[in-house]
Amino acid sequence: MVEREFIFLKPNTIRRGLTGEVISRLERRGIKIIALKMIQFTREQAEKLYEEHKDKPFYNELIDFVLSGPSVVMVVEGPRVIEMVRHIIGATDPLKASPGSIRGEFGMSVTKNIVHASDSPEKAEREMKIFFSEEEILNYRLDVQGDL
Ligand code: RTP
Ligand code: MG
Repeated sequence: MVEREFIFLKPNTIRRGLTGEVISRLERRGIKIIALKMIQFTREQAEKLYEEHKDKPFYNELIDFVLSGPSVVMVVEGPRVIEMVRHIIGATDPLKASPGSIRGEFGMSVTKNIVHASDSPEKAEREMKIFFSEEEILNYRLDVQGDL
């Protein structure tokens, strides 16, 4: 079952120069990127993305943080890709994330936990639509003859 997932690299990841490192970890695992761009979130986009958290105590801090600089937004595709990406990323709290995971290796706090990845196919579709038009999400093959 091929799934699509929305991922974004949070502003501290871009500022710390970890953009390539994080994308590289996903690529090395064989994850197929079908959309990718760097953007400054608008407040409307940030609030829409995190609407499920709007009554939580950490909400304002989270919104301010994601607006603090550019983010890199992506869509990836593959069989069980949601489970796979969330495994590579690690637990929400970097203190609980396994040391080999992205958050376990680079994260310092729950808010600044490096990267977001949607946790269900329904949420993935909802979230990618906030940032991408259908034309920006590409359809291509990884196994093209003669690449080497
Ligand atoms: P994400 O959506 O970012 O992949 O993370 P998640 O599912 O593991 O975490 P979620 O519960 O959806 O929370 C979304 C983001 O809110 C921030 N958060 N802060 N201070 C806190 O207690 C707290 N709890 C969550 C995190 O930045 C998390 O990524
Ligand atoms: Mg979540």
